[in-house]
Amino acid sequence: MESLIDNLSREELFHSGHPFCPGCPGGMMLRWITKVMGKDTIACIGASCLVLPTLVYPHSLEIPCLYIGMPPTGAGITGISAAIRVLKRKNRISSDRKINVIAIMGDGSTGDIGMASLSGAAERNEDGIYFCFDNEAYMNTGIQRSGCTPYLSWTTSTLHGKTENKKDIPRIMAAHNIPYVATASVGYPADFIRKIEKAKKMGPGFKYIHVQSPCPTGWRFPENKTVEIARLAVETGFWPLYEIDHQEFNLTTQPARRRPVEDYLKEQGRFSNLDKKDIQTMQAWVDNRPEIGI
Ligand SMILES: Cc1ncc(C[n+]2csc(CCOP(=O)(O)OP(=O)(O)O)c2C)c(N)n1
Ligand code: SF4
Repeated sequence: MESLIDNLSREELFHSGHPFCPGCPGGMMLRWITKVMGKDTIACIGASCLVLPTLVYPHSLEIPCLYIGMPPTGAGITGISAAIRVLKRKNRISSDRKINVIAIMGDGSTGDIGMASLSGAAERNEDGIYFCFDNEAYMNTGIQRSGCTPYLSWTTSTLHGKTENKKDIPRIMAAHNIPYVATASVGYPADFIRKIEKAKKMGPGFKYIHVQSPCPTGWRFPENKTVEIARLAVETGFWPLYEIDHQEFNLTTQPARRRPVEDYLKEQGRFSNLDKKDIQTMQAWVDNRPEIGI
């Protein structure tokens, strides 16, 4: 797997000097996505923490990018891929030129506000790769809870902890029977890069990659711990890494021994109000995840 990283393009299409918070996983994610996808890629990015670094001049992203609202990102993939088809039919671009279409959106857009257009694009099996940047809240507007915020997590709109479970978007996407669904983590670059490459090489159709993205600002942990927190999520089974390739499920990274979920929770200020019973409840939730298998 490591050779995947060694063989990664040296060309940088996402540059330094961007205004992400210190320790934000967004920069890592955008570097890896653009290195694998390459220059012949059109992105669709909408209202989220990703906007300033990618779209507001002088931005750091060196591929064409359509700024889009939170609700219609799925429609963005539909529109761009349709435009490419029409231009090929009219011989305005060569029919054998492969132009990749991607969307990258936050979890609030993906799982709540943009779910209808995402579901529609997936159901029609439009041609593109959709990445969800899941920092588990509406971060850009001040850390409000989203459907993807975990149970008991503090946010500025759940001061005593969220009372509902995290919405399971990858499983919702898998229910659309699209060619490829995967979970990924910024703590496991080789696994993540392999999944981007696999989705890129697949034939036409809708592919979905959900990236757990620990946010130092909203999750309340020191900015030098982003990768450590991301790895703990996987090592405790809180965020299992898997793929569903044409309906075939496969755990892609399996720790030899699963650590207690407390190891993950205690590192984050957003869970600082949890007592022993809460931690047991969280442990039971992890133990019962059907994807765990360990
Ligand atoms: C329809 C709509 N509702 C609300 C907003 C205001 N808004 C802009 S960014 C944002 C937060 C987006 O959250 P998320 O998609 O999770 O991305 P993050 O900011 O966490 O990266 C919101 C609510 C908007 N742009 N459009
Ligand atoms: S709030 Fe979180 S996700 Fe948003 S830019 Fe800052 S660290 Fe990144």
